[in-house]
Amino acid sequence: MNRLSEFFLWGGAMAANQCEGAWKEGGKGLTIQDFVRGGSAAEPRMFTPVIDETLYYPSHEAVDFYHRYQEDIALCAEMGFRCLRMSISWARIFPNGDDETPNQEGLDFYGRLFEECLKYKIEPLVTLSHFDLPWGIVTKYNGFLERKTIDLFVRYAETVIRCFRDKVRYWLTFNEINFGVLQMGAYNSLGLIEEKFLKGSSPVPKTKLEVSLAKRIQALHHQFLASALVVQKAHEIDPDLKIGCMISHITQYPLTCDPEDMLETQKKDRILNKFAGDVMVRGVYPTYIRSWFEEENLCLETQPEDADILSQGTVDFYAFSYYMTNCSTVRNDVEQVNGNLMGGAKNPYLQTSEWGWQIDPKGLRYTLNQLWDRYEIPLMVVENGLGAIDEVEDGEIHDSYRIDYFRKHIKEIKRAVLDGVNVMGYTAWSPVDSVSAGTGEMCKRYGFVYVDRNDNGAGSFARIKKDSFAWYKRCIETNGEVL
Ligand code: BGP
Repeated sequence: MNRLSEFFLWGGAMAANQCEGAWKEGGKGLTIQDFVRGGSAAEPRMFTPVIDETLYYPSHEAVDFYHRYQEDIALCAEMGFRCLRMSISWARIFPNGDDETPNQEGLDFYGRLFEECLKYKIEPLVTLSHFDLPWGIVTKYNGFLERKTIDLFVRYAETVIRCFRDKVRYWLTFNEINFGVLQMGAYNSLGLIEEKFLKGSSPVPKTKLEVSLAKRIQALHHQFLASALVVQKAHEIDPDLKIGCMISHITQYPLTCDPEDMLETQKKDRILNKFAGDVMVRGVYPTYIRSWFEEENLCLETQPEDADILSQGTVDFYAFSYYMTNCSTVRNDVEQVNGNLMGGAKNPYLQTSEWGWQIDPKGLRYTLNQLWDRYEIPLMVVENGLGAIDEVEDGEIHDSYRIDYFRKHIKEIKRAVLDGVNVMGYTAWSPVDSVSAGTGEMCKRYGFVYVDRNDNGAGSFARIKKDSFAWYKRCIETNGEVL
Protein backbone atom coordinates (compact mmCIF):
# COMPACT_ATOMS: atom_id res chain seq x y z
CA MET A 1 0.00 0.00 0.00
CA ASN A 2 1.31 3.44 -0.87
CA ARG A 3 1.07 5.47 2.26
CA LEU A 4 1.90 8.93 0.97
CA SER A 5 -0.35 11.00 -1.23
CA GLU A 6 0.60 11.23 -4.90
CA PHE A 7 0.84 15.00 -4.36
CA PHE A 8 3.34 14.67 -1.50
CA LEU A 9 5.77 17.56 -1.84
CA TRP A 10 9.16 15.86 -1.94
CA GLY A 11 12.14 18.15 -2.17
CA GLY A 12 14.80 20.17 -0.44
CA ALA A 13 15.23 23.43 1.44
CA MET A 14 17.78 26.21 1.16
CA ALA A 15 18.20 29.77 2.41
CA ALA A 16 19.46 32.80 0.47
CA ASN A 17 22.17 33.84 2.92
CA GLN A 18 23.57 30.32 3.11
CA CYS A 19 23.67 29.58 -0.61
CA GLU A 20 23.43 32.64 -2.87
CA GLY A 21 26.63 34.60 -2.23
CA ALA A 22 26.88 37.58 -4.65
CA TRP A 23 26.57 39.75 -1.56
CA LYS A 24 27.06 43.01 -3.42
CA GLU A 25 25.65 42.08 -6.82
CA GLY A 26 22.35 42.81 -8.48
CA GLY A 27 21.74 45.90 -6.33
CA LYS A 28 21.54 43.85 -3.11
CA GLY A 29 22.03 45.75 0.15
CA LEU A 30 23.97 44.36 3.11
CA THR A 31 22.26 41.96 5.48
CA ILE A 32 22.95 41.08 9.08
CA GLN A 33 24.65 37.84 7.94
CA ASP A 34 27.24 39.75 5.94
CA PHE A 35 28.81 40.86 9.25
CA VAL A 36 29.58 37.44 10.75
CA ARG A 37 32.66 35.36 10.14
CA GLY A 38 32.94 31.57 10.16
CA GLY A 39 33.35 29.62 13.41
CA SER A 40 33.05 25.99 14.46
CA ALA A 41 31.32 23.88 17.11
CA ALA A 42 34.04 24.97 19.56
CA GLU A 43 34.65 28.55 18.37
CA PRO A 44 31.75 30.99 18.17
CA ARG A 45 31.23 33.04 15.05
CA MET A 46 32.53 36.61 15.37
CA PHE A 47 30.40 39.64 14.66
CA THR A 48 32.48 42.46 13.16
CA PRO A 49 30.77 45.86 13.30
CA VAL A 50 32.83 46.87 10.28
CA ILE A 51 33.37 44.41 7.45
CA ASP A 52 37.04 43.76 6.71
CA GLU A 53 36.98 42.75 3.06
CA THR A 54 40.41 41.17 3.27
CA LEU A 55 38.92 38.44 5.49
CA TYR A 56 36.63 35.49 4.70
CA TYR A 57 32.93 35.88 5.50
CA PRO A 58 30.90 32.78 4.58
CA SER A 59 27.78 34.58 3.30
CA HIS A 60 29.66 36.81 0.85
CA GLU A 61 30.11 34.08 -1.72
CA ALA A 62 28.41 31.19 0.09
CA VAL A 63 28.13 28.40 -2.53
CA ASP A 64 27.55 30.82 -5.41
CA PHE A 65 23.96 29.72 -6.00
CA TYR A 66 23.25 33.21 -7.38
CA HIS A 67 25.32 32.34 -10.45
CA ARG A 68 24.79 28.56 -10.44
CA TYR A 69 21.08 28.24 -9.71
CA GLN A 70 20.37 26.70 -13.10
CA GLU A 71 22.84 23.89 -12.49
CA ASP A 72 21.55 23.35 -8.95
CA ILE A 73 17.90 23.32 -9.93
CA ALA A 74 18.69 20.89 -12.75
CA LEU A 75 20.28 18.59 -10.14
CA CYS A 76 17.18 18.89 -7.94
CA ALA A 77 15.03 18.10 -10.98
CA GLU A 78 17.18 15.06 -11.71
CA MET A 79 16.37 13.79 -8.21
CA GLY A 80 12.71 14.27 -9.08
CA PHE A 81 11.99 17.17 -6.71
CA ARG A 82 8.38 18.32 -6.64
CA CYS A 83 9.17 21.22 -4.33
CA LEU A 84 12.12 23.49 -3.59
CA ARG A 85 12.08 25.65 -0.51
CA MET A 86 14.10 28.82 -0.96
CA SER A 87 14.14 32.21 0.67
CA ILE A 88 14.04 35.66 -0.84
CA SER A 89 16.61 38.03 0.58
CA TRP A 90 14.69 41.16 1.58
CA ALA A 91 17.83 43.23 0.85
CA ARG A 92 17.80 42.14 -2.81
CA ILE A 93 14.32 43.68 -3.13
CA PHE A 94 14.62 46.67 -0.78
CA PRO A 95 18.40 47.10 -0.34
CA ASN A 96 18.06 49.14 2.86
CA GLY A 97 14.78 47.61 3.96
CA ASP A 98 12.94 50.94 3.81
CA ASP A 99 13.59 52.15 0.24
CA GLU A 100 10.73 53.86 -1.58
CA THR A 101 10.78 51.55 -4.59
CA PRO A 102 11.86 47.93 -5.04
CA ASN A 103 15.05 46.97 -6.82
CA GLN A 104 14.03 45.60 -10.20
CA GLU A 105 17.20 43.54 -10.59
CA GLY A 106 16.34 41.65 -7.41
CA LEU A 107 12.79 40.96 -8.59
CA ASP A 108 14.15 39.80 -11.95
CA PHE A 109 16.58 37.42 -10.30
CA TYR A 110 13.89 35.68 -8.25
CA GLY A 111 11.55 35.71 -11.23
CA ARG A 112 14.15 33.75 -13.23
CA LEU A 113 14.78 31.43 -10.31
CA PHE A 114 11.10 30.51 -9.90
CA GLU A 115 10.69 30.12 -13.67
CA GLU A 116 13.58 27.70 -13.65
CA CYS A 117 11.83 25.62 -10.98
CA LEU A 118 8.53 25.67 -12.84
CA LYS A 119 10.29 24.54 -16.01
CA TYR A 120 10.82 21.22 -14.20
CA LYS A 121 7.43 21.29 -12.47
CA ILE A 122 9.10 22.01 -9.16
CA GLU A 123 6.78 23.93 -6.84
CA PRO A 124 8.64 26.81 -5.16
CA LEU A 125 8.01 27.19 -1.42
CA VAL A 126 9.31 30.59 -0.43
CA THR A 127 10.42 31.85 2.97
CA LEU A 128 10.11 35.63 3.20
CA SER A 129 12.68 36.03 5.96
CA HIS A 130 15.36 33.47 6.71
CA PHE A 131 17.89 34.98 9.15
CA ASP A 132 19.01 37.83 6.86
CA LEU A 133 17.37 41.11 7.77
CA PRO A 134 18.63 44.09 5.78
CA TRP A 135 21.38 45.91 7.65
CA GLY A 136 19.39 49.14 7.39
CA ILE A 137 16.56 47.54 9.37
CA VAL A 138 19.05 46.49 12.05
CA THR A 139 20.76 49.86 12.39
CA LYS A 140 17.86 52.28 11.84
CA TYR A 141 14.98 50.40 13.45
CA ASN A 142 16.67 48.05 15.89
CA GLY A 143 15.47 45.06 13.90
CA PHE A 144 11.93 44.10 14.82
CA LEU A 145 12.01 46.06 18.07
CA GLU A 146 10.51 49.15 16.45
CA ARG A 147 6.92 48.77 15.40
CA LYS A 148 7.70 50.56 12.15
CA THR A 149 9.50 47.42 10.94
CA ILE A 150 6.13 45.67 10.73
CA ASP A 151 5.01 48.07 7.98
CA LEU A 152 8.29 47.76 6.14
CA PHE A 153 8.14 43.97 6.22
CA VAL A 154 4.54 43.90 5.06
CA ARG A 155 5.38 46.24 2.18
CA TYR A 156 8.27 43.99 1.14
CA ALA A 157 6.12 40.87 1.44
CA GLU A 158 3.25 42.40 -0.50
CA THR A 159 5.64 43.45 -3.26
CA VAL A 160 7.02 39.96 -3.80
CA ILE A 161 3.74 38.11 -3.30
CA ARG A 162 2.04 40.34 -5.90
CA CYS A 163 4.97 40.05 -8.25
CA PHE A 164 5.23 36.24 -8.04
CA ARG A 165 1.61 35.29 -7.36
CA ASP A 166 1.44 33.29 -10.59
CA LYS A 167 4.67 31.43 -9.88
CA VAL A 168 4.65 30.83 -6.12
CA ARG A 169 1.66 29.32 -4.32
CA TYR A 170 3.27 28.36 -1.00
CA TRP A 171 4.86 30.88 1.35
CA LEU A 172 6.40 30.86 4.83
CA THR A 173 6.70 34.13 6.73
CA PHE A 174 9.64 33.85 9.19
CA ASN A 175 12.08 30.97 9.40
CA GLU A 176 12.12 29.36 12.87
CA ILE A 177 10.24 32.29 14.37
CA ASN A 178 10.31 30.66 17.82
CA PHE A 179 14.08 31.18 17.86
CA GLY A 180 13.26 34.72 19.11
CA VAL A 181 12.58 33.49 22.65
CA LEU A 182 16.19 32.35 22.95
CA GLN A 183 19.19 34.57 23.48
CA MET A 184 20.77 33.23 20.28
CA GLY A 185 17.73 34.32 18.29
CA ALA A 186 18.24 38.01 18.98
CA TYR A 187 20.75 38.34 16.16
CA ASN A 188 19.66 35.89 13.46
CA SER A 189 15.96 36.09 13.91
CA LEU A 190 15.00 39.46 15.36
CA GLY A 191 17.89 41.62 14.13
CA LEU A 192 18.60 43.01 17.60
CA ILE A 193 22.12 44.24 18.34
CA GLU A 194 22.81 46.51 21.30
CA GLU A 195 24.16 49.98 20.44
CA LYS A 196 27.47 49.37 22.26
CA PHE A 197 28.25 46.44 19.93
CA LEU A 198 27.01 48.18 16.80
CA LYS A 199 29.12 51.25 17.47
CA GLY A 200 32.14 49.29 18.67
CA SER A 201 35.15 48.69 16.51
CA SER A 202 36.34 45.29 17.65
CA PRO A 203 34.86 41.89 16.78
CA VAL A 204 32.54 40.31 19.37
CA PRO A 205 31.66 36.60 19.62
CA LYS A 206 28.04 36.17 18.52
CA THR A 207 27.38 34.31 21.77
CA LYS A 208 28.22 37.48 23.73
CA LEU A 209 25.76 39.78 21.92
CA GLU A 210 23.25 39.63 24.74
CA VAL A 211 19.85 41.27 24.50
CA SER A 212 17.25 41.29 27.30
CA LEU A 213 14.31 38.90 27.24
CA ALA A 214 11.93 41.88 27.38
CA LYS A 215 13.29 43.28 24.11
CA ARG A 216 13.25 39.88 22.43
CA ILE A 217 9.66 39.21 23.38
CA GLN A 218 8.60 42.67 22.19
CA ALA A 219 10.34 42.19 18.84
CA LEU A 220 8.82 38.72 18.53
CA HIS A 221 5.36 40.20 19.12
CA HIS A 222 6.02 42.52 16.18
CA GLN A 223 7.01 39.53 14.04
CA PHE A 224 3.77 37.76 14.95
CA LEU A 225 1.84 40.85 13.87
CA ALA A 226 3.87 41.22 10.67
CA SER A 227 3.29 37.57 9.86
CA ALA A 228 -0.46 37.80 10.51
CA LEU A 229 -0.77 40.91 8.34
CA VAL A 230 1.10 39.15 5.54
CA VAL A 231 -1.23 36.15 5.76
CA GLN A 232 -4.20 38.52 5.39
CA LYS A 233 -2.56 40.42 2.53
CA ALA A 234 -1.67 37.22 0.66
CA HIS A 235 -5.23 35.93 0.94
CA GLU A 236 -6.53 39.25 -0.36
CA ILE A 237 -4.17 39.02 -3.33
CA ASP A 238 -5.21 35.44 -4.03
CA PRO A 239 -7.36 33.35 -1.70
CA ASP A 240 -5.73 30.19 -3.05
CA LEU A 241 -2.26 31.06 -1.79
CA LYS A 242 -1.14 28.96 1.17
CA ILE A 243 0.84 30.66 3.92
CA GLY A 244 2.55 28.75 6.70
CA CYS A 245 4.40 29.41 9.91
CA MET A 246 7.86 27.90 10.36
CA ILE A 247 8.87 26.63 13.78
CA SER A 248 12.08 24.95 14.87
CA HIS A 249 10.55 22.10 16.84
CA ILE A 250 13.06 20.89 19.36
CA THR A 251 11.01 18.13 20.92
CA GLN A 252 11.60 17.74 24.66
CA TYR A 253 11.49 14.50 26.62
CA PRO A 254 11.60 14.40 30.40
CA LEU A 255 14.96 12.95 31.44
CA THR A 256 13.20 10.99 34.20
CA CYS A 257 9.62 10.37 35.30
CA ASP A 258 10.20 12.57 38.34
CA PRO A 259 7.14 14.89 38.28
CA GLU A 260 9.54 17.82 38.61
CA ASP A 261 11.16 16.78 35.33
CA MET A 262 7.73 16.40 33.74
CA LEU A 263 6.78 19.94 34.70
CA GLU A 264 10.13 21.31 33.56
CA THR A 265 9.68 19.55 30.21
CA GLN A 266 6.18 20.91 29.79
CA LYS A 267 7.36 24.43 30.53
CA LYS A 268 10.28 24.27 28.08
CA ASP A 269 8.12 22.73 25.40
CA ARG A 270 5.48 25.42 25.79
CA ILE A 271 7.86 28.38 25.73
CA LEU A 272 10.23 27.12 23.07
CA ASN A 273 8.08 25.00 20.79
CA LYS A 274 4.39 25.64 21.29
CA PHE A 275 4.10 29.37 22.06
CA ALA A 276 4.85 30.62 18.53
CA GLY A 277 2.77 27.93 16.82
CA ASP A 278 -0.17 28.55 19.15
CA VAL A 279 -0.16 32.27 18.33
CA MET A 280 0.14 31.69 14.59
CA VAL A 281 -2.28 28.79 14.25
CA ARG A 282 -4.86 29.79 16.86
CA GLY A 283 -4.46 33.56 16.55
CA VAL A 284 -4.25 34.29 20.25
CA TYR A 285 -1.61 34.34 22.99
CA PRO A 286 -1.98 31.19 25.10
CA THR A 287 -2.77 31.62 28.79
CA TYR A 288 0.39 29.79 29.91
CA ILE A 289 2.45 32.47 28.18
CA ARG A 290 0.63 35.24 29.99
CA SER A 291 1.52 33.54 33.29
CA TRP A 292 5.13 33.19 32.19
CA PHE A 293 5.26 36.90 31.29
CA GLU A 294 4.07 37.69 34.83
CA GLU A 295 6.63 35.35 36.32
CA GLU A 296 9.38 37.07 34.33
CA ASN A 297 7.98 40.56 34.90
CA LEU A 298 7.51 41.09 31.18
CA CYS A 299 5.11 43.71 29.99
CA LEU A 300 4.33 43.69 26.29
CA GLU A 301 3.60 47.00 24.57
CA THR A 302 0.53 46.41 22.43
CA GLN A 303 -2.00 48.41 20.42
CA PRO A 304 -5.77 47.89 20.61
CA GLU A 305 -5.86 46.40 17.10
CA ASP A 306 -3.26 43.68 17.83
CA ALA A 307 -5.70 41.03 18.99
CA ASP A 308 -7.74 41.32 15.78
CA ILE A 309 -4.66 41.28 13.60
CA LEU A 310 -3.52 38.02 15.17
CA SER A 311 -6.90 36.35 15.08
CA GLN A 312 -7.49 37.30 11.45
CA GLY A 313 -4.07 36.24 10.20
CA THR A 314 -3.86 32.59 11.16
CA VAL A 315 -1.76 30.34 8.95
CA ASP A 316 -2.95 27.71 6.46
CA PHE A 317 -0.36 25.09 7.34
CA TYR A 318 2.21 24.39 10.01
CA ALA A 319 5.78 23.95 8.75
CA PHE A 320 8.64 22.99 11.00
CA SER A 321 12.26 21.95 11.09
CA TYR A 322 13.19 18.76 12.87
CA TYR A 323 16.75 17.62 13.42
CA MET A 324 16.86 16.17 16.91
CA THR A 325 15.29 15.90 20.36
CA ASN A 326 16.57 16.84 23.81
CA CYS A 327 15.86 15.89 27.39
CA SER A 328 14.75 18.32 30.08
CA THR A 329 15.39 18.00 33.76
CA VAL A 330 15.59 20.11 36.90
CA ARG A 331 18.87 18.41 37.77
CA ASN A 332 22.06 20.18 36.88
CA ASP A 333 24.50 17.34 37.45
CA VAL A 334 23.69 15.51 34.21
CA GLU A 335 25.59 15.23 30.95
CA GLN A 336 24.67 17.85 28.36
CA VAL A 337 24.67 17.69 24.55
CA ASN A 338 24.73 20.35 21.82
CA GLY A 339 21.85 21.02 19.54
CA ASN A 340 20.16 23.18 16.97
CA LEU A 341 19.58 26.57 18.59
CA MET A 342 20.06 25.04 22.03
CA GLY A 343 21.32 21.90 23.71
CA GLY A 344 19.86 19.90 26.56
CA ALA A 345 20.37 16.87 28.74
CA LYS A 346 21.80 13.78 27.09
CA ASN A 347 19.38 11.01 26.18
CA PRO A 348 21.08 7.66 26.94
CA TYR A 349 19.09 5.93 24.17
CA LEU A 350 20.27 8.14 21.31
CA GLN A 351 23.42 8.58 19.26
CA THR A 352 24.70 12.02 18.38
CA SER A 353 25.96 13.51 15.12
CA GLU A 354 29.54 14.74 14.78
CA TRP A 355 28.24 18.12 15.97
CA GLY A 356 26.62 16.58 19.03
CA TRP A 357 22.98 16.73 17.86
CA GLN A 358 20.94 13.75 19.04
CA ILE A 359 19.59 11.68 16.17
CA ASP A 360 16.02 10.59 16.85
CA PRO A 361 13.90 9.38 13.89
CA LYS A 362 11.12 8.01 16.11
CA GLY A 363 10.91 11.43 17.72
CA LEU A 364 9.74 12.74 14.36
CA ARG A 365 6.74 10.41 14.37
CA TYR A 366 6.02 11.43 17.95
CA THR A 367 6.31 15.13 17.06
CA LEU A 368 4.08 14.85 13.98
CA ASN A 369 1.41 13.13 16.05
CA GLN A 370 1.68 15.68 18.82
CA LEU A 371 1.36 18.62 16.39
CA TRP A 372 -1.54 17.04 14.52
CA ASP A 373 -3.41 16.38 17.78
CA ARG A 374 -2.89 20.00 18.77
CA TYR A 375 -3.65 21.86 15.54
CA GLU A 376 -5.32 19.58 13.00
CA ILE A 377 -4.01 21.59 10.07
CA PRO A 378 -1.67 20.23 7.36
CA LEU A 379 1.90 19.76 8.55
CA MET A 380 5.07 19.99 6.52
CA VAL A 381 8.61 18.97 7.50
CA VAL A 382 10.54 21.76 5.80
CA GLU A 383 13.99 20.96 7.22
CA ASN A 384 15.58 17.71 8.30
CA GLY A 385 19.04 16.38 7.59
CA LEU A 386 22.44 15.37 8.87
CA GLY A 387 25.38 17.78 9.09
CA ALA A 388 28.46 15.60 8.60
CA ILE A 389 32.02 15.69 7.31
CA ASP A 390 32.21 14.17 3.83
CA GLU A 391 35.39 12.75 2.34
CA VAL A 392 35.91 12.86 -1.42
CA GLU A 393 37.49 9.58 -2.56
CA ASP A 394 38.46 9.45 -6.24
CA GLY A 395 35.80 12.00 -7.03
CA GLU A 396 33.08 10.12 -5.12
CA ILE A 397 31.38 10.68 -1.78
CA HIS A 398 30.08 7.59 -0.01
CA ASP A 399 27.72 9.14 2.54
CA SER A 400 25.97 6.00 3.81
CA TYR A 401 25.53 7.73 7.21
CA ARG A 402 23.36 10.40 5.56
CA ILE A 403 21.29 7.81 3.68
CA ASP A 404 20.77 6.00 6.97
CA TYR A 405 19.59 9.22 8.64
CA PHE A 406 17.12 10.06 5.86
CA ARG A 407 15.85 6.50 5.52
CA LYS A 408 14.99 6.27 9.19
CA HIS A 409 13.33 9.68 9.33
CA ILE A 410 11.25 9.15 6.20
CA LYS A 411 10.11 5.74 7.51
CA GLU A 412 8.78 7.50 10.61
CA ILE A 413 6.94 10.09 8.51
CA LYS A 414 5.20 7.23 6.73
CA ARG A 415 4.28 5.71 10.07
CA ALA A 416 2.88 9.05 11.23
CA VAL A 417 0.77 9.22 8.08
CA LEU A 418 -0.59 5.77 8.91
CA ASP A 419 -1.31 7.08 12.41
CA GLY A 420 -3.62 9.56 10.69
CA VAL A 421 -1.43 12.66 10.50
CA ASN A 422 -1.83 14.94 7.47
CA VAL A 423 1.72 15.55 6.18
CA MET A 424 1.90 17.67 3.01
CA GLY A 425 5.53 17.23 2.20
CA TYR A 426 9.15 16.91 3.14
CA THR A 427 12.04 19.16 2.12
CA ALA A 428 15.46 17.92 3.18
CA TRP A 429 18.07 20.40 4.33
CA SER A 430 19.93 21.29 2.08
CA PRO A 431 20.00 19.55 -1.33
CA VAL A 432 23.29 21.20 -2.27
CA ASP A 433 25.88 21.76 0.50
CA SER A 434 25.61 25.25 1.93
CA VAL A 435 27.07 27.34 4.75
CA SER A 436 26.05 26.20 8.24
CA ALA A 437 23.78 28.76 9.91
CA GLY A 438 25.02 27.94 13.38
CA THR A 439 28.76 27.65 12.90
CA GLY A 440 29.36 29.25 9.49
CA GLU A 441 31.29 26.16 8.45
CA MET A 442 31.31 24.53 5.03
CA CYS A 443 32.62 21.25 6.42
CA LYS A 444 29.29 20.69 8.18
CA ARG A 445 27.69 19.35 5.03
CA TYR A 446 24.05 18.39 4.50
CA GLY A 447 23.73 18.02 0.73
CA PHE A 448 22.99 15.25 -1.72
CA VAL A 449 25.36 17.32 -3.83
CA TYR A 450 28.85 18.18 -2.62
CA VAL A 451 30.26 21.65 -3.22
CA ASP A 452 34.00 22.11 -3.57
CA ARG A 453 34.49 24.90 -1.06
CA ASN A 454 36.26 24.82 2.31
CA ASP A 455 36.18 26.77 5.56
CA ASN A 456 38.77 29.29 4.40
CA GLY A 457 36.86 30.21 1.30
CA ALA A 458 39.00 28.12 -1.08
CA GLY A 459 37.58 25.78 -3.72
CA SER A 460 36.17 25.80 -7.23
CA PHE A 461 32.45 25.60 -6.31
CA ALA A 462 32.25 22.47 -8.50
CA ARG A 463 29.26 20.24 -7.71
CA ILE A 464 29.65 16.45 -7.18
CA LYS A 465 26.77 14.03 -6.62
CA LYS A 466 27.08 12.03 -3.40
CA ASP A 467 25.78 8.45 -3.01
CA SER A 468 22.74 9.91 -1.24
CA PHE A 469 21.79 11.64 -4.52
CA ALA A 470 20.82 8.37 -6.24
CA TRP A 471 19.21 7.13 -3.04
CA TYR A 472 16.93 10.17 -2.68
CA LYS A 473 16.09 10.05 -6.39
CA ARG A 474 14.88 6.45 -5.95
CA CYS A 475 12.98 7.38 -2.81
CA ILE A 476 11.08 10.14 -4.63
CA GLU A 477 10.55 8.03 -7.76
CA THR A 478 8.80 5.38 -5.67
CA ASN A 479 6.96 7.96 -3.53
CA GLY A 480 8.87 6.80 -0.47
CA GLU A 481 8.27 3.07 -1.02
CA VAL A 482 11.90 2.12 -1.68
CA LEU A 483 14.04 3.49 1.12
C1 BGP B 1 18.09 25.62 10.98
C2 BGP B 1 18.13 26.76 10.00
C3 BGP B 1 18.85 26.50 8.75
C4 BGP B 1 19.92 25.44 8.78
C5 BGP B 1 19.72 24.34 9.78
C6 BGP B 1 20.92 23.51 10.10
O1 BGP B 1 18.06 26.12 12.26
O2 BGP B 1 16.83 27.18 9.64
O3 BGP B 1 19.19 27.73 8.19
O4 BGP B 1 21.19 25.92 8.64
O5 BGP B 1 19.17 24.77 10.98
O6 BGP B 1 21.68 24.14 11.09
P1 BGP B 1 23.23 24.39 10.94
O7 BGP B 1 23.40 25.04 9.63
O8 BGP B 1 23.60 25.27 12.08
O9 BGP B 1 23.86 23.06 11.02
